[in-house]
Amino acid sequence: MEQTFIMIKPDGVQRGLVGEIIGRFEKKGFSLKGLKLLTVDRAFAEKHYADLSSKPFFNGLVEYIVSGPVVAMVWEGKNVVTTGRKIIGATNPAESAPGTIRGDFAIDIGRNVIHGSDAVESARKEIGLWFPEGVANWSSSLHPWIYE
Ligand code: FUP
Repeated sequence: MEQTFIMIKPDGVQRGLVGEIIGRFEKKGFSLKGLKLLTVDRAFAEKHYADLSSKPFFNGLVEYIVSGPVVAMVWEGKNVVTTGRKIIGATNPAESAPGTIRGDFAIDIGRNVIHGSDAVESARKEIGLWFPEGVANWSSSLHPWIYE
């Protein structure tokens, strides 16, 4: 089954949106496989966002991510990478539809509350970076009610 890496950024934690966000993924039917609250250092944030290192907003992005605790998660389910991105909404909250997490809870691109892997391959890399210890191995008893 497909897995994705989801991170609630420091603004989402400070604003008390953790329960709301977890609830949206749970209610959709996805399974939580990994979960931790942690504060990362600059080197770690730079590694996570390595693909963006040449961007003008890179420094500000790293400052933002290290500014407080984040909630790192692994969610599992059919098409969870693509569907997770739909639940999250467009990168720029100004373009995120209402009903998405960013559309409902964010205004500025540099405070967009949440990260979600953009492809199966980046999900694999990000899960490896954030959960080197591995994730839980369990299967929800609700599966027959969610999958045909
Ligand atoms: P996303 O995959 O939606 O997280 O978007 P990107 O990987 O393109 O960007 C990562 C983060 O960089 C975004 F969540 C917010 C930040 N960003 C900016 O601050 N300014 C920009 O112009 C683009 C992205």
